[in-house]
Amino acid sequence: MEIQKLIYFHILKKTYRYLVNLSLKVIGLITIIRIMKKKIAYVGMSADILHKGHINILKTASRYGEVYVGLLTDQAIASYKNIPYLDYEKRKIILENIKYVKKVVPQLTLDYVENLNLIKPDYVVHGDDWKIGIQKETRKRVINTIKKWSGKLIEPKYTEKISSTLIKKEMSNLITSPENRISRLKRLMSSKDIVKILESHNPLTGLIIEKINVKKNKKTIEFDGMWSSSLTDSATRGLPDNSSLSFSARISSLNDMMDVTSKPVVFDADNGGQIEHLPFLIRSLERSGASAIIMEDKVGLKKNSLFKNQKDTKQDKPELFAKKIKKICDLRQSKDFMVIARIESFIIGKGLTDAIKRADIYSKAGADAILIHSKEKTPAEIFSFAKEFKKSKNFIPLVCVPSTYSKVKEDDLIKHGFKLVIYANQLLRAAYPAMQETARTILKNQRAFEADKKIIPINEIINLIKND
Ligand code: SPV
Ligand code: MG
Repeated sequence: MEIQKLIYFHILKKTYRYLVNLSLKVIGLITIIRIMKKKIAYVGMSADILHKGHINILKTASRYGEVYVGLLTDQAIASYKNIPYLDYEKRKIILENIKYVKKVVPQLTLDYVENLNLIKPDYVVHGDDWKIGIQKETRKRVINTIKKWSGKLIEPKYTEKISSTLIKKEMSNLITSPENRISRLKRLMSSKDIVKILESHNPLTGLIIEKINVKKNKKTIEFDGMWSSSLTDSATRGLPDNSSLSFSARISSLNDMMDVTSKPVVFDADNGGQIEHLPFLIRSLERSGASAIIMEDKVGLKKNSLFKNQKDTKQDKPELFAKKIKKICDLRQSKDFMVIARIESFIIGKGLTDAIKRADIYSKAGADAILIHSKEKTPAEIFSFAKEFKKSKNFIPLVCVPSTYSKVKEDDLIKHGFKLVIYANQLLRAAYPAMQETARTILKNQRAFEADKKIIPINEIINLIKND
């Protein structure tokens, strides 16, 4: 009996040792596999202006695994704020050369889920500032997604008092170079659903467009640039919109506006003048940093397109106008300087067929976009044009000026394929009656007191432009 017990004990001991050895080997094997399969730490960022906050996040992430940066594309950034200063490729090159970064992949939306499902990172690293504000929802979706493979969210403390937005604010006095400003419009048009520009007739209105923004659905909305309008430039100087204000005078005041702003400017060049004079105009515009020229296909004495009576207005022969377009394409120094051909067929009652025929010719001549103009009360005719032109193999982006059909919403324009909307005269139209009313009030009351209530206080006007 004793011997039997001893044998059992011996067998048990052997089995126990065998199992311990085996499990040690299995654990060892798992550890080796784990070590061999490097962990991945995912960081989503825009990385436009890199600062120590970014480096802190990347450094922290590198402690958890190989750092994959999901770099937000220009389109992704444009979905919730202004497009970045540097385009995607430039930002990618910078990040790829940071020692903490293993790989840079494009993140096509503000939302991480698509990339996370693809990469299945072990960690996502983000500053803890996204617990509140526009990114709150994005954060929730990250947590729910990585939960599926037991991924963890690491949230280092946000580096206070530093962010690209803050740096950009500080830099707003350091106006961008003409080259950067020229290419910005093209970048905006390829990044946003629709680019919105507003008429500016002097540096002060330029500053309003530069700075004004509203918050809607947690997004910051602002104008993308300025329209240098022949109508409001002329009216500001007490002149009719018939080209009596010379290009040199208009470019001189354009430069004043350029001196204090950074957003792209689209220049209204009437019909561009004589083809022989175009080299001088284009040179001046590019030197100023204008992003685009809009040229209308009219000849003879210029008359504003919104006048009812257009009986003396003549359209250029499409082949001759195409020559002007081609000439600008050959002349421009920057490939990003855009030539936008403006079709006046609807203005002079020529109809859809003529407009489409011209759009094809202008597009083939090298135009970057077509402005289809209308003075109707509804957008029906420009929408009919868009529908037809979309079928053409020469289709290029569309531009509109909703002055008479101002009820149209941007969403509707987007649906019909419009990429640029020009609010062509609203700031001057706002300022003029306000100034008239103030002048009348002073006359009526024989003092300025009554006008005070409706105008900006002295303290605000003297501090409007900072002297630092
Ligand atoms: C302008 O603003 O000068 C324009 C647009 O060219 S329109 O007044 O509609 O002709
Ligand atoms: Mg004009």
